[in-house]
Amino acid sequence: MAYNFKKEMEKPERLAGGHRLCAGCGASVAVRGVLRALEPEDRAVVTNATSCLEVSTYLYPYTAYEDSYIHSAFENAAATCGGVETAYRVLKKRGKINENFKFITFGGDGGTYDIGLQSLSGAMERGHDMVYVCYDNEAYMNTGIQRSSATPRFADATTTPVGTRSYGKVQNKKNLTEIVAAHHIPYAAQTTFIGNFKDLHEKAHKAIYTEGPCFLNILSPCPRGWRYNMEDLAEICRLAVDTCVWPLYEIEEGTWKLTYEPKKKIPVEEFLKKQGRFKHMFAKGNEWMIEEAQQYVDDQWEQLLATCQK
Ligand SMILES: Cc1ncc(C[n+]2csc(CCOP(=O)(O)OP(=O)(O)O)c2C)c(N)n1
Ligand code: SF4
Repeated sequence: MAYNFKKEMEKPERLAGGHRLCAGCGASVAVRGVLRALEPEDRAVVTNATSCLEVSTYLYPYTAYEDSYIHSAFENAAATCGGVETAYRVLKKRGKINENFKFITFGGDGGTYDIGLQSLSGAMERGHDMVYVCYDNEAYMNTGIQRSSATPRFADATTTPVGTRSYGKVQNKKNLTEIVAAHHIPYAAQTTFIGNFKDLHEKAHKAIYTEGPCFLNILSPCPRGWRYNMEDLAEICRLAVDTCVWPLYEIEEGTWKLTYEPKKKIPVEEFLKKQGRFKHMFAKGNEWMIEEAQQYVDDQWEQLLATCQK
């Protein structure tokens, strides 16, 4: 069915306001967007790794979720989801549950790219009917902005501080979407918040309603860790996709497809200069950092284009 922004926005929220995430946090936009893709008659079981999202939306005995929610440890959110999904399938078969439940895990990049990678991989490989959603804010924000394997090269994080002997993070960002796609699951995609949320909505809907294990990687900026003004969230996301720093694509049954192609690919510095974590890259003598960042984005983009055309 064609996407109708007004109709989607009229649906009752499944993540209530009043949670404690910072104003302008991408995590809440990601969660609300994904849960909005659920059909109103379906219920969900949300499992969540420890993170900003968890500590801010679920402080027992309070919850911001209209659906069932399980907080599990950092490293086993996907395994928890897979376990509950298996129990549901058995109970449904025995006629003990009649309603339809969908199974969704949310993890930050620390919980997904790093600590929970083994449980994510296991759940995808075993074939559970679930969606794993990474809200990627490119650092361990909840414990004070430490670098993760999703943090981009040159970013100033508390464990990769910029100073006289350091220019920020040394390594490039891990490409997790490609790693998960290598599990040959039915559906994997990258998205973020642009325009009227069509891209996020369609991918979330596909992921939830495709049978089998599915994966969504959602770039979810963090005004505190990235150091930009909170009202610039949408602009930061637009710059991430228009510079091709965060390409929007999906892999459906093994077929790679770009879901958005910038009319004009803009220079990566447009994305970098908006954020305090990259401020040092604009100091005199550091031009090489911007050149290398641009080279990296160009190489990755060319490779993605080639893969999508195969
Ligand atoms: C096994 C384990 N190690 C470390 C911690 C401490 N800890 C809590 S939240 C967090 C950071 C989470 O980062 P991420 O998954 O990226 O989510 P974010 O907070 O950025 O949203 C850490 C290290 C923990 N709770 N459990
Ligand atoms: S620190 Fe960042 S990720 Fe955490 S709640 Fe605040 S804006 Fe969101």
